[in-house]
Amino acid sequence: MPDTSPAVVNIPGSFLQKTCTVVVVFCAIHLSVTVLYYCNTFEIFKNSFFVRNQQQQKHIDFNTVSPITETNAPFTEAEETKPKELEKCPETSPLLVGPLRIEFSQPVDLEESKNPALQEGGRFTPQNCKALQKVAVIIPFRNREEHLKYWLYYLHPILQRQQLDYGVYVIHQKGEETFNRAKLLNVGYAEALKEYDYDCFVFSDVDLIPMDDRNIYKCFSQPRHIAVSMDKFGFSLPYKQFFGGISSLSKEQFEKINGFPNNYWGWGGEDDDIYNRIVSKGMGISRPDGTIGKCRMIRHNRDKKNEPNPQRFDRITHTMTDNEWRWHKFPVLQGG
Ligand SMILES: [Mn+2]
Repeated sequence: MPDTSPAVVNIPGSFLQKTCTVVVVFCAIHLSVTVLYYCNTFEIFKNSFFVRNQQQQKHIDFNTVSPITETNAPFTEAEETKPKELEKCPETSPLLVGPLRIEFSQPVDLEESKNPALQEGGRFTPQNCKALQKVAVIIPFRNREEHLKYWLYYLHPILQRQQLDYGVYVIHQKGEETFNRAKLLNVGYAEALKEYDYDCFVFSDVDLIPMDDRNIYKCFSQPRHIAVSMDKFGFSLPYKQFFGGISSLSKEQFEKINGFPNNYWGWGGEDDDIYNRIVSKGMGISRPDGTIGKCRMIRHNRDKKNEPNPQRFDRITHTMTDNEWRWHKFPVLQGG
């Protein structure tokens, strides 16, 4: 009779037991490897947490003096071997954004747009790097409060993105006499130097705002003309020798030309005189390109007591023979 019962492999008990043991042992090995691996991962995590914490500790130590305890003592010790000097800021600031929207249709509220990085007296110093230049920005001023608000509103963030160690000096001409822009700039130069060891001076009209933050308010190897394409002149230079609006001179360049003329009362001519001084001392003019150099001027009526100076054309021709300029080393605060 054929066997119709299902085929049952008759395995001897001892073989089944052996197989089970092997499986259990294999599982045990697997489990222990998993546990080991897990522990190891945890160790790595603990390590990385430690490193992070250490960095944090360093950061805290750098800014605040915390008491040395057993836990942070080794880090403090390591900190002491590192130089405390900040690294120099990069040649090109990574914070620049390029073209800017500049508008004067809405009044600006300086209370609302507070600038927390700004220090007392219009001063700013980058926190994460050592600025390449110490710049005094000098603004000749009278009766232009509304313009000054726009200037401060737009310029502070720009100058901070440019990573400059800067201070802003608004030089106000008291009284109702005819305005004297260049003399105010000379005063600004002298006053700024009393406050800080500036090595660069930017001279800016209060109503001019750059339209691109790549137009850096710093000094170059040659005196710099910054306001090169103003909307007022259809975004182009009105003439090749134009040096008006915004310019910068290093301390050496300013001293080389013996400062600016003190005898230009009323509107016009003083910028051409400055240009002549620069050229006569063998220097040239440095400029940004026309796109980066775009600027907006706030539209305004001509100021009272700043009428075009009728003597300006005659004055300019005398730049070279101006005794005051030739013989006094620093006529900055005298004459005119
Ligand atoms: Mn103007």
